[in-house]
Amino acid sequence: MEKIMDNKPKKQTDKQPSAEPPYKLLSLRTGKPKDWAAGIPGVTNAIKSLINDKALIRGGKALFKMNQFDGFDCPSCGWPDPDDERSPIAEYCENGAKAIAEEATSKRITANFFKENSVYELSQLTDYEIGHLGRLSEPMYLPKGGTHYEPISWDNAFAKIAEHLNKLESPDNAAFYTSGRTSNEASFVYQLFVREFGTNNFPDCSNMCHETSGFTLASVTGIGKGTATLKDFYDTDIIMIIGQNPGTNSPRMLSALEKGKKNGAKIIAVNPLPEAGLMKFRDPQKISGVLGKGIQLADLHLPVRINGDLALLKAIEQLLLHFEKETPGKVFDQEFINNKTVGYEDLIKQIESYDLDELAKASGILKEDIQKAAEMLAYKNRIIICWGMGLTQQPNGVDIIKEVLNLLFLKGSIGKPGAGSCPVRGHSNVQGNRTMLINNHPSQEQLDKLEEVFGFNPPRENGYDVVDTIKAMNNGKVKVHFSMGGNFLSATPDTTYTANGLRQLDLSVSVSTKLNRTHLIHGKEALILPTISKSEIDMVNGEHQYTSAENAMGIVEWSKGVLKPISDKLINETHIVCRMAKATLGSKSVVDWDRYMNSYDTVRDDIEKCIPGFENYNIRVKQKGGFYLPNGAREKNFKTKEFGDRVPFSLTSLPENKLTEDEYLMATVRTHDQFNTTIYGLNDRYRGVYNERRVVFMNKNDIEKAGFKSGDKVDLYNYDDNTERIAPLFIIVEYPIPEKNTVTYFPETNVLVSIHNTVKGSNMPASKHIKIKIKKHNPDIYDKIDGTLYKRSNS
Ligand SMILES: Nc1nc2c(c(=O)[nH]1)N[C@H]1C(S)=C(S)[C@@H](COP(=O)(O)OP(=O)(O)OC[C@H]3O[C@@H](n4cnc5c(=O)[nH]c(N)nc54)[C@H](O)[C@@H]3O)O[C@H]1N2
Ligand SMILES: Nc1nc2c(c(=O)[nH]1)N[C@H]1C(S)=C(S)[C@@H](COP(=O)(O)OP(=O)(O)OC[C@H]3O[C@@H](n4cnc5c(=O)[nH]c(N)nc54)[C@H](O)[C@@H]3O)O[C@H]1N2
Ligand SMILES: [Mo]
Repeated sequence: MEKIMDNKPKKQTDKQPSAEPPYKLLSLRTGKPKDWAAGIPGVTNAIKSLINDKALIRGGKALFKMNQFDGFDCPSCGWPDPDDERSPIAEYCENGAKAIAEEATSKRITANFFKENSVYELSQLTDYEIGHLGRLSEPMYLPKGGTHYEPISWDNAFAKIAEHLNKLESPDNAAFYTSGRTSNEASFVYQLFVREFGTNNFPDCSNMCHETSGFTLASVTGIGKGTATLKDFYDTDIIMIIGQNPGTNSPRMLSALEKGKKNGAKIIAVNPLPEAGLMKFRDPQKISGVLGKGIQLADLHLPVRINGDLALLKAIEQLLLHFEKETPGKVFDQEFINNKTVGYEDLIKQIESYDLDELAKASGILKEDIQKAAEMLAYKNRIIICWGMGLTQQPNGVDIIKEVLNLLFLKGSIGKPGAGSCPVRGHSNVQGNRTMLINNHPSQEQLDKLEEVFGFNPPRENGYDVVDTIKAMNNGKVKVHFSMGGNFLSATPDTTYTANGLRQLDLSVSVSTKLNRTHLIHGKEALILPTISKSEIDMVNGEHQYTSAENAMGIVEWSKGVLKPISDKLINETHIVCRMAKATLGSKSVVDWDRYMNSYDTVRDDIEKCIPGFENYNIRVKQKGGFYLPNGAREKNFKTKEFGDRVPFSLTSLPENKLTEDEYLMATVRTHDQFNTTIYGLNDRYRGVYNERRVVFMNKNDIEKAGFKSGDKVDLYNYDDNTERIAPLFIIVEYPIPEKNTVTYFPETNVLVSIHNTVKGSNMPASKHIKIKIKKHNPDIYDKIDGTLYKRSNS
């Protein structure tokens, strides 16, 4: 592959690779935000992605096998596939097609490419440009003081890892990250190796995603998962969608919503933004959907203020209480409340104590509209509440989700058909990773089981999560960081601080399909280990292996790739773990790693021994549509630590959310053209933003009050914990968003998220609740950033 930069600096060691994409603007075009999702542009854009990414033949072949009973699981989101009928042509969405285009591209990055381009030079590219260089095709090593990655053999790579791990003072000086795509099989062997090695340091993408949901659900209902299934959506009365953007992030959910609506369901959308996918849907896989006007989705949109959800939910509960008093027993499910809950009287007292006007004001929603929501809910009891990052990434996200559960419990809307909780998971196997024990705070029973089955003593103390790993890298406690997928640098908060931590590592290792910025902000030595993707054939001993994953609703299903791997030097993730384990633990290990490498059936047999719900795993996983994992809460069989078979009503308190005159709250979201840190394209079509990512959405009145106009260039600042954080050069876009609220895209604004701005209880970065100031762009700002960039204090 050719060189990508002409003006190669003479002495590259002077230059620090950049932890952020370059601060440069493209040429922004804006249009009216769309009020409907999918349809013809969805299909044509899917095909366009394949062409642009040189993936037409490979990608086209893959698309037809995606999400089929005998195919592979879409690498994009975790929304489940229907278990009755699947479209014979294709069961995918526009963003699933983009995901395939990304990984099925026929472009490759070779050793020669790394020879031609230094790490520093690569860091000067945008994330979009880095992603479009192609697939990683052989293992690469960056020696101490090196400026360029060099090829390395797999054996030598594993020897390097073993050498570093074995010379650590304590196994706790290493951390093992997981992004949510890793299969059940690879996840299980991964955690097994890490625990036999001796640590529970398992930061994972859940720590930035649904940890808040898992934590809250586990403590309130006894299981850290939601209860609603796909079937529940088809026959229900009300679906509330809070802080989640299905049109972009789980487009296949729109088909379920459409089916529900046809059967009479009403939808209430709670979101500061009028997201297209919450408004109307045209099914791209049906002629009627493509040509017709589309189906109305939300019957009521409540443009809540950022972090106004708790006040809104309390207001709804107060109004429902009025109805209940008028018609006792008709609004609240008194039977469920009596038999299955504790704390009802206290909750009612609290609800009564609020002033409705104040709640309405805090939520940013008109009283009339809250009344409408309460009326829609009052005499219905088949209610599903879905939520996403809009709730989990709030500092008081645990309280907000507790209030969601209060509402469901009052209505008895749990553990019956057409009702329940639905945290909409992100990555395709993020839920399976946890079930497979990728968990920095495993239960003692889970560890006992590992000990019983394998005979080694797994470490018993909790390990580091993402935020604690970043702190530990900065204060020298973590020296080796291993990533199973993902893009740790760009996905995590406080980019400068995180980069500072990564640079102090002795060794950073990434198992990856594509190059990303984490490879460029590395430890003193670094390894890139390329692996096969979900769509590729995993051949072991001449036998086509399959893997399995658990979707967002707890169904385990198999997945079998269809494409020839992009290079014959790729190794699958399970083998990478086994070979790393053999190299590191040697004859000390009590696990037969070769057995696992020879057949994934044996991995599944051992999963069955250790984890409840996987009886006859190897047989049941091959059933059409897979199998459900047990979920007590779904049958009203609650098992909570404090209250046994009852669930508690929670008393939560309202947040303060005080802002000064020049402060705004900022939520970071995804565009329609990205998958987390992977930037597929530069548009955010549904929101009417084209060819630019460095934009800040603001309310018209705020723009005027601050003396700006739409299109102005500004710099964004955050001053948490007395540190000045700067994200320079953004363009103001006037948008229908509540006053004092702003929205930007991540990863560009992660630099503004303090490592201390976390969710109470789950320790997740609160990346939808960032206090910012907005100032006119200062062209001299870069000197200031360079000056302060790497001098941040450790804490
Ligand atoms: N195409 C595509 N699909 C994806 C992903 C992707 O990046 N691209 N990522 C995957 C992953 S890992 C995940 S976790 C999911 C994420 O999917 P979502 O949960 O939909 O994630 P976000 O886009 O971060 O934001 C969700 C919504 O929260 C709203 N919001 C912000 N603040 C608040 C608030 O205070 N209250 C309320 N009610 N709403 C608020 C925003 O306006 C936005 O619409 O998607 C998964 N699927
Ligand atoms: N400010 C802000 N920050 C956020 C969020 C937010 O809303 N706002 N969202 C958070 C959320 S919900 C999440 S889940 C995290 C995501 O954090 P991560 O999961 O760490 O990030 P991704 O961007 O999904 O990872 C992309 C990389 O994964 C690798 N990859 C892709 N497929 C495979 C595969 O099959 N195998 C392997 N080994 N590697 C693969 C590729 O190299 C690619 O570059 O980001 C979080 N960060
Ligand atoms: Mo996520």
